[in-house]
Amino acid sequence: MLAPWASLSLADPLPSVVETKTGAAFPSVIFESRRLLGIGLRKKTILGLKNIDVYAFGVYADVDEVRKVLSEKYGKLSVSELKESKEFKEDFMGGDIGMTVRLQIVYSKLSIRSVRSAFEESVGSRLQNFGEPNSKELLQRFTSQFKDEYKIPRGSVIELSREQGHVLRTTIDGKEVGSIQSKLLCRSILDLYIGEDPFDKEAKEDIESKFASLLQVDH
Ligand code: DAO
Ligand code: DAO
Repeated sequence: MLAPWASLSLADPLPSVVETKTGAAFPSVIFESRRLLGIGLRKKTILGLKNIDVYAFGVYADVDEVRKVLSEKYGKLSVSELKESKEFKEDFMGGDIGMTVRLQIVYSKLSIRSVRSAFEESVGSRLQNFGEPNSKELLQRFTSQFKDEYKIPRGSVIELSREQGHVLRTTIDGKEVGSIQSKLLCRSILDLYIGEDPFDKEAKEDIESKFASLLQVDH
């Protein structure tokens, strides 16, 4: 039984959004100005038959930067016009706009080795599609940040943030593990969630709509 006052703790100043299948909660704002655009689930089929939930994710964008960078060009368009615009999509994915993908690990048996190989597969294929000539080297630089002794049990929080100047900064449970400056690497990571072939299609739709709605300030 909850004490009567316990419900007060639910009146959090920053409410969270909960991914229903996994129970993972995502704060609606992080780093003061990054706002949650949408949440989803990353699954993986192992050994060709078992489908596991690997992590829940939330995608965030810095509202002030979105408006600063994109308002002038797109501020007059409606959400549905924006969602049809390839150029808008390009500017959203590739622009110098602060964004964060927050991952909450669900699968309890995740090893650093399997993270590395999944990353090489998912992000590696994007880097190649985008024509990065040194994709092998870039992947290596990224994955070498993750030491074999790191542990990522269920409940761990990994944040992949695009900071000013296309710097990809990674943290695990709030601790910084490294930063790499690469526009294509940042874009490839976003592509996993909001690109042509995303992990979670519904999440992608939500994220795009919410992003477009951030520009609807005057009408
Ligand atoms: O134990 O062999 C196994 C299955 C592991 C699945 C790994 C999927 C990894 C996805 C990347 C996680 C990134 C945090
Ligand atoms: O889901 O395929 C995927 C890749 C997601 C990005 C994984 C980033 C991995 C950072 C993990 C650090 C673990 C120590």
